[in-house]
Amino acid sequence: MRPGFDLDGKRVLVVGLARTGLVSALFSAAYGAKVTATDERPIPEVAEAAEKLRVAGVKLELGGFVPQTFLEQDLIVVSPGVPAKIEPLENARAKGIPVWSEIELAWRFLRGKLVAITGSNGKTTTTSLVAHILKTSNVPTLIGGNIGTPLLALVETSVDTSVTVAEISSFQLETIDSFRPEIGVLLNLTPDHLDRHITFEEYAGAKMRIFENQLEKDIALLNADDPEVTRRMPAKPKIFWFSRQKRVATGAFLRDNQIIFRHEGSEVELARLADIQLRGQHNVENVLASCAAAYLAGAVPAAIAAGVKSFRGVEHRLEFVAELSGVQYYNDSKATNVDAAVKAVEAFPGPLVVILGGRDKGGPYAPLRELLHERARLALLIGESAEKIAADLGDAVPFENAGTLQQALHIAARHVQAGDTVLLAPACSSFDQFENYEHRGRVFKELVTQMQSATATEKG
Ligand code: UMA
Repeated sequence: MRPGFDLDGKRVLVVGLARTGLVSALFSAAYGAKVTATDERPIPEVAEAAEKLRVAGVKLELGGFVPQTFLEQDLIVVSPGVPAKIEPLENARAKGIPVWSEIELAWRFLRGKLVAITGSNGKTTTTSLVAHILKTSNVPTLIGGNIGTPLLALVETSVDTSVTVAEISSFQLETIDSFRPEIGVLLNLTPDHLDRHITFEEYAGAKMRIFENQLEKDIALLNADDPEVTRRMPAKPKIFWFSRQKRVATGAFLRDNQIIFRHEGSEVELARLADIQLRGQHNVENVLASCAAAYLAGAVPAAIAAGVKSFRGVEHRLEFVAELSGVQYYNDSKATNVDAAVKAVEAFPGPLVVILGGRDKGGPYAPLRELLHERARLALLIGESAEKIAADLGDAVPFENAGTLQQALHIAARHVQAGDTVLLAPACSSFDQFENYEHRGRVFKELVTQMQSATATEKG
């Protein structure tokens, strides 16, 4: 039984008023809390959310945080994008006021089983595939979390038999309290978000909190090929592994091009390598993790194979956009860190024109050097981080500072030859030039589509 939380009559402050904040404030108000919602953005920028909240009787403090308000609450629900250690939150904590992320509150109310998936890369693909397999297996399935829909928005539709598949970020895990998924999945650990977590240890520590409250009966599914994961094994839950490189005693691995799941000496075939429709070796890992997680959550083997076969990937993740005069365009706007960009480049033999850049997150770009040297004809740099990337790449690959996506595509068009691939794999966040990575990916696709129409008109 989950602990719940009695919101009735409680003073609740919701910090940050985008997707998470809006749902958190409306949810708390609907359960009888006296809600205040605050955001540093001014009224015009949050007008739509503000109107919905006013109607629900939520008090608004916009255009800045009022420190005193933080001290007069029974609970503070903080959005993932708000740094967890800002002074008003620290002061509230010092006074004993709980500061929770929205996933903490949601977990207390969600019914059924929770499969929570974290890691530096592959979260969105794995979350989507696990949900897809479970649906294929006729399990009542809900999907949400960092993937876009706050978990609180799923509470009303969850039932005792449902499985909620949640993508969970380090930002969300930083402020949990009792959050305890029945199945926790850690895909990998590579440097990301060091602009906020500062050190890799702190970042990895936040990720590991996914297992912090698990009991002996719960499951931790871990990547056996990632030394940063294996050296941080959680103590309490039952451990299952997935591995692309070795045969594990408990969990999922490859043998003779099949995905095998082994537990207590017995084996079952879950899918075949040939069923996988996604590019790249990193996606083999994501599929192994997905098959194991879905199986552990109740999917049947035949549905797992069918689910893997019919899954075409997610938007902004190695997404094929178009082929223009023999040149293929791929959108990997979700490659918001260096490791993700490395994996994207690895998925193509080349020759490549790679578009990189955006808001820097503190890590080095050097891991891209050798790969770009091998596979790329040209790197086109955009956004704030262009200079730092240029310095880190050195003479590994010819590059140009293009400034914007539009200009990058313009320059790419002059350099490409039939058989090339133009790949957007920024290795950076998008917030310097776009609302988010989805917006960046959509703009990229629109620009490619415009080029396609222009080419068609010229030919016509
Ligand atoms: N704000 C302040 N002060 C601050 C920081 C933010 O007032 O110091 C306000 C902003 O003005 C804004 C709000 O807080 O109004 C932003 O909240 P948010 O960034 O948490 O936005 P949401 O729309 O609620 O999105 C969040 C996740 N965003 C982040 O983690 C940055 C979304 O993940 C997630 O899909 C959504 O909740 C639903 O769960 C996005 C993301 O970029 C995709 N995640 C990172 C990643 O994947 O790398 C972790």
